[in-house]
Amino acid sequence: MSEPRPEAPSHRWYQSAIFYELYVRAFRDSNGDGHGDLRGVIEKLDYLQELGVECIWLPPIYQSPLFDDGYDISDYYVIHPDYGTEADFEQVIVEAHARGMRVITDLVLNHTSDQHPWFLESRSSRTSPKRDWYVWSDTDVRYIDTRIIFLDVETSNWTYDEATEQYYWHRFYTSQPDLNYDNPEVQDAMKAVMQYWLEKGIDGFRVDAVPYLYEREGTNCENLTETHDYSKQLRTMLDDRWPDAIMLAEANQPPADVREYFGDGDEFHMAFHFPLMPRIFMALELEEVRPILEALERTPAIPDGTGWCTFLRNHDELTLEMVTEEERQWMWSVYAPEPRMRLNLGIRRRLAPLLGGNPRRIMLANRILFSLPGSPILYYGDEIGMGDDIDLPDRHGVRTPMQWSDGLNAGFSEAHPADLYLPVINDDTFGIARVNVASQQTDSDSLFQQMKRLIALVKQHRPYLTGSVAFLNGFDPSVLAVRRTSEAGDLVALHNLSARPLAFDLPAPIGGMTPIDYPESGGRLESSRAELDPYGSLFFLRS
Ligand code: TEU
Repeated sequence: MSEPRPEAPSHRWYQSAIFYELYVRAFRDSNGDGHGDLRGVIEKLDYLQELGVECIWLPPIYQSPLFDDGYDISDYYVIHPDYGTEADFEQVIVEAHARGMRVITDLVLNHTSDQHPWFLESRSSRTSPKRDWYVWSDTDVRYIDTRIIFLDVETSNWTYDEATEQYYWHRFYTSQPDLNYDNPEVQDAMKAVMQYWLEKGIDGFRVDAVPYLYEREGTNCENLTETHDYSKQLRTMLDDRWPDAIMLAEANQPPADVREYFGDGDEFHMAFHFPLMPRIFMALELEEVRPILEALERTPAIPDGTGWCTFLRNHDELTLEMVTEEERQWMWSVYAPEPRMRLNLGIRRRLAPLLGGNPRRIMLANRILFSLPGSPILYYGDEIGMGDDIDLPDRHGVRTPMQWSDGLNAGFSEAHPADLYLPVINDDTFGIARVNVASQQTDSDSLFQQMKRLIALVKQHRPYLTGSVAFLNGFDPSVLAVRRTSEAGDLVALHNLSARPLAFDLPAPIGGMTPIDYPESGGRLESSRAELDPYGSLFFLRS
């Protein structure tokens, strides 16, 4: 008798969860010191539950000199005092779980802070037992084919260390020396870090900068086989002891390279869909669906049990690393007209300013994201249309205090305004008087309320959004017609990417479907004729 066919892997929680990137320093200051903290996160979990968030991602909250906002870790086992204590962190987990929300944290594998004791010991002498925990060289010409990521600041991936007269390797800031993953001690040390926090009850990790773990001569030192081999070791460790926990890869790479991080379903559970993200912005500016279709046509199939994490913006610059030079120059011209809006190969602006503060375009962008395959991840503050401050250095302008009210410090902190880690946004367009949670929670037409209703609608129709995707032809070039097909049936979304009202007869297959009641989406059906407002959408179902 043949073996019974194994059940198709059931739909896993992360394959359609609503994620939310919550920068702790920016979210809520509970003790009035001017920095957001973990007890402040607890204060605001009801807000996240109201929005419909199902999994919170916390960027690094560990001991750090904060030269890279915590992505330069000096102790993986200690919560940064600005954020609180380990007990506070454990309480965040308890309180989030009590509200049906999961929590993943940031795992910065690739490098540490140059103030980490491991590096201080490594650089202390060439014979230090920790020397080989980092990548040292007598010259700065090894791995010569490796690009520099932080182009605006660094001129080399090597920095000379006077004390021991050797160079050390760093793919990011010079204050972030890369760990040497050819050293089994390093491999084991980071596994121990993962186990420590998993035992605290976290639901997994967003794994930072994973393509860069290993270096090999004659390569670009990205996406190497050894990196995948080690990632699979981490996955095996999770599967053995924490089977419901996930690994989400930050692999800002071309589609075929990102695909490799899913392995055969035995590596990362999820990966950010970097190739799609800039093409949504291209399509919105061109008012043409082509860039989105091209991105998805280039998106390889991924194994059962894995999923994309789709996003519009995050705590970094809107990266243009994965578009052509010509596309990049055009994107900069339309979305970053002032050179200071640019950073490295990206744009350091938030979603609302990028879309002209137009709530209809912001909601369209989210409806498009939510109708495509993957689990959407919102960036804190984008749900209320927060602005940015390009006068602040690096990426700080998109990391300003969350705007809870129009009161002191936007309700973020009771500290003196001069003591805030960053100033609140207070310009005429996105300032706290016009953009804050409190006013939007009482205004049924606010962006917050529209996002909340969109998330509820997505959850209501989730069974239709877990299957395959196809794009329907025969529409205006500005109409993105997405068909999702699953065991539950078909869902069709029509999105008008243009500023023009559009009206057209529904083609037969859609004509027989049931329109979803979603009046604020900017579309309506008049007999069998579809009418889409500028930036409007229509949704249809067939069970
Ligand atoms: O970014 C890793 C990375 O590859 C960046 O180039 C990223 O692709 C770019 O900033 C656009 O998103 C991660 C973190 O997200 C970033 O905040 C850190 O500065 C960096 O690693 C170093 O830890």
